[in-house]
Amino acid sequence: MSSKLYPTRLPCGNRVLDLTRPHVMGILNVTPDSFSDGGRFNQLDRALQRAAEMVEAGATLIDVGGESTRPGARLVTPTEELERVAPVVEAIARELDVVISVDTSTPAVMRESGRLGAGLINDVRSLRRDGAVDAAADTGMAICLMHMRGEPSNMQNDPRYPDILAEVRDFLVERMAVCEAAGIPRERIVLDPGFGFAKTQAHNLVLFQRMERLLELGCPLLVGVSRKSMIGRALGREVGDRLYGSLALAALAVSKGARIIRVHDVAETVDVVRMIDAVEQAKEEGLTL
Ligand code: 8Y7
Repeated sequence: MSSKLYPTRLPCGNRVLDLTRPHVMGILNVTPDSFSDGGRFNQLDRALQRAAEMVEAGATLIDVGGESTRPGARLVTPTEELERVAPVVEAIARELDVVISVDTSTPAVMRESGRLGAGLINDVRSLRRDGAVDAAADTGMAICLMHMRGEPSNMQNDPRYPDILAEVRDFLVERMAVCEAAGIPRERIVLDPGFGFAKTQAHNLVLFQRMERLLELGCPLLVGVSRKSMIGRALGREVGDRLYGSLALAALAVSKGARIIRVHDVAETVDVVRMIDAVEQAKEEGLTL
């Protein structure tokens, strides 16, 4: 990988993430209809228990989501989303040593989560909802900007781009400019190609292959491909049988320079990421052969 083009420390509220190392972000769905968890962790104690397991397994970020982005999922009201997310954020902040990410597009959820100790806003809509940019700027949290055209409900309606890398790059540059205009420093921004969002299988594969080009934008990369249908399509596997495919893509993403990998299977991914890091950090000093 090319030399670091972004600062090695990501400020996340009152915590800092050391970007000289790759990180694993564990997914914590607190929706009653989330597809992989089947809604089993929607009660507070279950959510906290699952978060603790993921931290124990080596996750350094937990991504708490209260609105399903699954195509066809019902839109939740801000109040409903806040009622799901806030108690979980509060409990994790109190009990666990981890950066809390909130998977939200809702300004009120951003503000309240920040107040309760969350450090990263993971918005698949890249702060395009009314009031989201100002809310994000006011919190001082880190922000993940992700490429998606349209809404989860219509994003897979025949997406076409002349050049998928240019499309994603131009989109992210525009969202970075909006953030900058609102006073959000570049040092607080993380970028995400948005695998599976408004993309065909060919788009996903080509974008994955070329993603290191996005490092030229000067921000660290986050990648989320865990159990996604791009793996299902390539391997012919159902969602419960996508672990090895997910690990292969996690390894490839890290070797292409991604610094945060968003996953369901934390323990397995942590071994993959640590092994790659051990090789990349190895120094010849002190070796007598
Ligand atoms: C991603 C994500 C989802 C992703 C970021 C799923 C919330 C779908 N995917 N956030 N969220 N990047 N930043 O399959 O790829 O997990 S939801």
